[in-house]
Amino acid sequence: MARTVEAHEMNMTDGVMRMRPMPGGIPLPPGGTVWLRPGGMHLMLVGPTGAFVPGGSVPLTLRFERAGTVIVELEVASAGARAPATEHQGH
Ligand SMILES: [Cu+2]
Repeated sequence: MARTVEAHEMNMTDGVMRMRPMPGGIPLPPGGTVWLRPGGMHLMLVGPTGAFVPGGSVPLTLRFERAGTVIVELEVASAGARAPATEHQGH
């Protein structure tokens, strides 16, 4: 669905929000939680090659340094859609 996927982070620099690639990947603290979301660390699909239809899904392979690969299905939402609620965080 895309030419490549890049890990990015957002940082406030001199009062301006800037997006930077994370070429080394996203650090995962042992036993910790990392959120990927707009305005923070995120994965960016670069060079989309397919149609992204709201309600559809996009398969994505996550590659971990020590834990191998995990394939997830990303839900396609409209631009500007709110992130899914996190009320069940910690359950
Ligand atoms: Cu980005």
